[in-house]
Amino acid sequence: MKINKVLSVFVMSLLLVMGFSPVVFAKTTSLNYANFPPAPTFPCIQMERWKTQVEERTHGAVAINTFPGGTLLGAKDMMDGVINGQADIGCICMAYQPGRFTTTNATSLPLGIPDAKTGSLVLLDLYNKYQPRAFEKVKVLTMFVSAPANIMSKYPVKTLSDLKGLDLRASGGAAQILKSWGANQIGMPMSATPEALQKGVVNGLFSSLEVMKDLKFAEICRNVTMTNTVIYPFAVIMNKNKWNALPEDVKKIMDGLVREQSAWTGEYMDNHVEESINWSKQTYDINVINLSDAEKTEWDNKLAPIIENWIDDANKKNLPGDQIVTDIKNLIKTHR
Ligand code: 3IO
Repeated sequence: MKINKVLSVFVMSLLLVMGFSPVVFAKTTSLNYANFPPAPTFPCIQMERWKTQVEERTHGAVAINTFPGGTLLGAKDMMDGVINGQADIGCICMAYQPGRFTTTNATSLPLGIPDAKTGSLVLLDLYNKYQPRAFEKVKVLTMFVSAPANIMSKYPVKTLSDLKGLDLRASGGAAQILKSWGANQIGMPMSATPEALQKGVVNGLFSSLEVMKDLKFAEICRNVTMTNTVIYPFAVIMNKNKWNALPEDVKKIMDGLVREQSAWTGEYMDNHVEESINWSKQTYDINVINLSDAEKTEWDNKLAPIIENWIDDANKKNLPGDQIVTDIKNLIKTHR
């Protein structure tokens, strides 16, 4: 009897030491998550939210180390940096490499995505339908979009002639639109824009308005022209080998977050834009310009060729351009 008890305690201890008890000996997986813009901006806010959710839901079995502000990878190195394993996870803005992400960048055509929540779900559904080859070397953890872009400028822009030759910063689909309106479009990631504005390299930008508060652009850009034309699409991607090495239960938790995170980020963005506009009015008395109906029609008319050009380009790449545009239009109706 006694020898049996001693033996069983011995066997139990051995099992524990060998790691059969996940509660006592759970190994912590640490993952590095790179982001390009400063910590107060929405791509980093959603990163911290995802980190918290993953750490909670895995009961600490996974730890996420976040690197905002380009401290691990910059905007343009993000995709390849994650593929090469310089970071385990990264947040990319697809507009910074428009030729690389043709299918998903179709969401930044002027097709009338009304808000970030709708746009985020449209983008995710489009990605799931087409499974573009651009993402075959990574695992997609979520996708989301910015709120529709408006013009933030040192000078008031009320007409197309006010816009003519004005040095404004934008990328990807938004850049095409600015050019069509006759602005002097200058391409650079959001992360380079504070310095460019400060130095006068640009006189404004074309993006979503929450940066008026988050990056304090309201201090320099006292004028906003409402256009609500185009979103910027984003993806959070993970190194494929790192993903494959994760325990199944962790994969399941992350897969369960893909859509939830997309909707959460879109909703956060839409609410935060409102907050930013109010803050900018109160703090810097900014001038919000709404285009007259006649002016708006003129601006819209300039955009018609953009969609046709994108379809031609997609077809040349053997992508079903017409179908992708039709799908986006239908997905907007589904999600709005
Ligand atoms: C964006 C990118 C980084 C931080 C905040 C942001 N708000 C809107 C965007 C969209 C974008 O990528 C851009 O370059 O305007």
